[in-house]
Amino acid sequence: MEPDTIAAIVTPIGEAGLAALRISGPRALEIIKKTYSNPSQANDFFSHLLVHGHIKSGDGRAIDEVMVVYMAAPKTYTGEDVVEIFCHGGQAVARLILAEIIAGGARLAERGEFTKRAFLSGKMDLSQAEAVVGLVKAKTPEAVLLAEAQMEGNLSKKTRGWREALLGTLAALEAEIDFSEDIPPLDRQATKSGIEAIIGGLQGLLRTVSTGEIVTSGQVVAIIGKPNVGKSSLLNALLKEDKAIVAEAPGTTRDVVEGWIDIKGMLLRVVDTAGIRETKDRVETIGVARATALIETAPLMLLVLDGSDVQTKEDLDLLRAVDPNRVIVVNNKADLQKNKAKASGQADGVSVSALTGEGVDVLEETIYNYFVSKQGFSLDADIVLTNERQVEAITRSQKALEKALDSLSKDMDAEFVALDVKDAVLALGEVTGEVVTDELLDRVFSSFCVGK
Ligand SMILES: Nc1nc2c(ncn2[C@@H]2O[C@H](COP(=O)(O)OP(=O)(O)OP(=O)(O)O)[C@@H](O)[C@H]2O)c(=O)[nH]1
Ligand SMILES: [Mg+2]
Repeated sequence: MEPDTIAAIVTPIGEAGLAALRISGPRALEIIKKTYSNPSQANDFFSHLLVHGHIKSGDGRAIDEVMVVYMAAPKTYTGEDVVEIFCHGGQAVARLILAEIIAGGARLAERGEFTKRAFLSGKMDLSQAEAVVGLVKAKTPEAVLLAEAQMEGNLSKKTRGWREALLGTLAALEAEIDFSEDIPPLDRQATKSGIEAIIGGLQGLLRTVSTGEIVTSGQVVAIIGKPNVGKSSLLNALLKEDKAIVAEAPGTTRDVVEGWIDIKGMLLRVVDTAGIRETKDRVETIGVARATALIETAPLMLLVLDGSDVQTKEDLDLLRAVDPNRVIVVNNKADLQKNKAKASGQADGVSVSALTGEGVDVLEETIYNYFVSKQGFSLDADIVLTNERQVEAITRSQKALEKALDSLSKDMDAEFVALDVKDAVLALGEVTGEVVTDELLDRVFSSFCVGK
């Protein structure tokens, strides 16, 4: 049966210079010919050559002036015949063209269907397909580099190598099971060290998970403190943007205000909160409750003190309430501090002036170093895991291998060892999609968006 020819708008809907559409499938060329015209060129479509003409509606009226490229299978993204159309950007133009293409016999592509076809035609493996999403979603140059490395197959090469080594181990185990009398017994020590080496490699990969999370989804950094110490000013200084309202009156911030920053590839969601104090104001009470809740959950807090003033009971209460492992103390208003003797009893911390920007770079460095030391953030690895599904499969194969190792140490029968090694092989195969069920494919590609 001939596969459907599918089509979608592949750029976001909105006002822009250009929009693009893609058609993929055996009827792509036939469909574009129905709606495209260029009187000056009789036979426009040579593979991989950009042409210029018009898209016309069924009744012959011009919809838009476009550039079109026809790419003959198999040297295309999907491995099928592909046509891409570049029209003027805008809410309506691309939709009108899409309607003509659908009328010509294509059907609307499902989420991730172009990339799914690329996977099914062997253009890329599953981890590379997932890297496409990583690339599209990348918010920093570092996230782009990680996605590119995975698209080039860095992860695939590693997991395939381990999978093949384990298939060898499995063959040796099965030989022992089947012909135990005729062949020399399995070298258990060598088998063990082989498995140990692979576990080490898997553990190395798993150590990159928190870096991957920080690069792709980011980490929360909550700014907390009593009213008026300069929390909102600090948020603005970190964001380099006038985002939160700053005012002399204590109790200015009531809601949670947040913004993203990127420190050398470390993506951080900085959250400004209401100043923590006893209050009768109903709205402020809710704000204080939200701030207090963040004390429990935030991976990192910046506890802001007014460095130009002595510490109050509220400051001390907060210093006691926060987990010392998740806090950086910030002595703000350093510009005022200079003119005074160091306020008595001041806590150690980073001195900044949210007003002048002094010390903010040192604070950024301190935040960066915190995640390096506490969560092992590092962009040095050649592979950083950024995909939950891959992490799950790699964790599963590691656990299966630990069990196999345990059985080997206890001198259990080869059958037991083989079962666990087989599980590990299957789990590793899932990373690249060597073994996939339709259900797994649906799960992976439904997380893509339409047009990918
Ligand atoms: N001199 C000086 N003033 C500052 C500094 N940071 C903040 N301020 C001033 O302190 C006052 C309070 O600043 P905010 O940033 O609104 O303080 P906050 O902690 O968010 O206050 P609440 O939202 O009420 O809890 C404002 O008048 C700021 O201009 C600083 O580094 N130096
Ligand atoms: Mg505030």
